[in-house]
Amino acid sequence: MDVSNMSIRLPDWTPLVEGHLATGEPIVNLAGDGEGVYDAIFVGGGAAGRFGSSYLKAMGGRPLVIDRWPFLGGSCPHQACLPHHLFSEAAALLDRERWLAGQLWFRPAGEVKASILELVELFRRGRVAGHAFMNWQTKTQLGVEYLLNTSARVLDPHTVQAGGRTFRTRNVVLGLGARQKPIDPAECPGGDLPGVYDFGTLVETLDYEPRRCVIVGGSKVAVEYGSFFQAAGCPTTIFTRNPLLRTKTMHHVDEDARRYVLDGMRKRGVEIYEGGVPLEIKGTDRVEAVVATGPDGETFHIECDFVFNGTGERPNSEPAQEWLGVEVGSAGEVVVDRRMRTSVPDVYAVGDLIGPPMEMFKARKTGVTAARNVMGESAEFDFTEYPDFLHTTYEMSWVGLTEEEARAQGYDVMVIQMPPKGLDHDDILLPCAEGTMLYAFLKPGLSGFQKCVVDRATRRILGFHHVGYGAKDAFQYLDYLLRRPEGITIDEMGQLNELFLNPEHFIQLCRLRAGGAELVDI
Ligand code: COM
Repeated sequence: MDVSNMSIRLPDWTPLVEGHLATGEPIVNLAGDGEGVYDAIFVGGGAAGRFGSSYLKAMGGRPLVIDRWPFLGGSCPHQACLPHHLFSEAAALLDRERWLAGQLWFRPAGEVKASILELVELFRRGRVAGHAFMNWQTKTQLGVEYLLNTSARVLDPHTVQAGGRTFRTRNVVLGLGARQKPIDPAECPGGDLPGVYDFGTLVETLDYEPRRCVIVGGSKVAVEYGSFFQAAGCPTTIFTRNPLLRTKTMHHVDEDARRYVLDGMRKRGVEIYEGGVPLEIKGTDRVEAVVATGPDGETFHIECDFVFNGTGERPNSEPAQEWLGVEVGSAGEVVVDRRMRTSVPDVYAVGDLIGPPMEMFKARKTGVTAARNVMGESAEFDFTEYPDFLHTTYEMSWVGLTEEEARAQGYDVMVIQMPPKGLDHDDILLPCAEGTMLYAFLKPGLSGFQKCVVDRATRRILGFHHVGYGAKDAFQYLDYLLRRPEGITIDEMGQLNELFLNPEHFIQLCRLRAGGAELVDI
């Protein structure tokens, strides 16, 4: 369908995208029929391609975005971030209902039930409205040309074919994304049985109500989806070779915060075997059991009707190598410099394709960085340090150094922590804040955890860590304050204006200590 000269209202995009998901017909939105030379063709219209092309257009350039799906935004609104946020919000609400069952207005224990399938179907029905918005915005508000629902083929850095046409460009920006790693059949046969899902196939094909889940792997996704399945009432077991929340991409997770989260998951019924090795997934028409060894060599045979692959993702770098011979690293990532330039002149790579962290902020900003360089700036983006978060039934957010890292680096560390070290959490209703007020009064031990790591010598804050609700947003700004060349001191933090009990309590806790010349833990 050629929409180039059509003015499509936002609500009309929803059925249009839906129809194209079924037909495979390209959606064409070109100026001048795609003639002339583009400044950049973005191959992949996910977060990186969408933001990169929009930024380039805003700078006065001419971008074209091509994507194999009939919408812009990529896996994020279709299979990844959006469903995980929806499911995590459901998990937090369910969790509260279970813990507080029978108290106040909460329903009695046993009446709290949720259907994973129903939530998946809710997402499946609703997601196209988000896709529609991105197509509408990109065409109508941002004026970016695109070709959707069709695969591209890059002939050379200045020539791209797609939808039966050939386009000319000064540069190519590759944003081919990543895919779930399969469960290695040599290590654990049965990973291809019906009933084995990952975050993508879950939202695409789940068609029954899971009753018992085993998760293979210990990625962020394993923790997030495991917490959701358990909260929905589907007992879940995780087998992970490596400790949870300790993978390379989970940089800067404080050990106390980690322990609070893992203890919390166990308290909620999730069985976690760190050092556990899945040996086989058994079943005929659908999975029936997982056989695994535990950390002490014991053998488990867990009957289940649902297996979730949480082993992590791998960049889709094969086409990039085949088309252009770009350099690829050992984990399959396309190698780029800080300007997102690959080893091939005029070819950039962005987003998940260049490896971890496979996070939305990095995708969007690498796209923008490529765009700025294409347009003649010397823009660099270093994403070795960044704020991060994940969902358990809580939100866990962190930025900067952990207490252990700060000590190992030789800092004279002062710690601000809630609940304070050495106190029994059940004896103290703090931290009571955003989303944990009811817990604070009814189940204090569930009210969250936070820590701020300070360098005594300079009074500068080195790291923030939080488990609870509502603080994730603050971490975007804490990251900025922390990483300015001058950083932020405990004194400056204590001068900020807090809105009641700010969820992470850092402002008021810093203020309680800031008056002292000698900084003492609190
Ligand atoms: C987010 C997708 S769901 S994008 O980054 O806005 O394109």
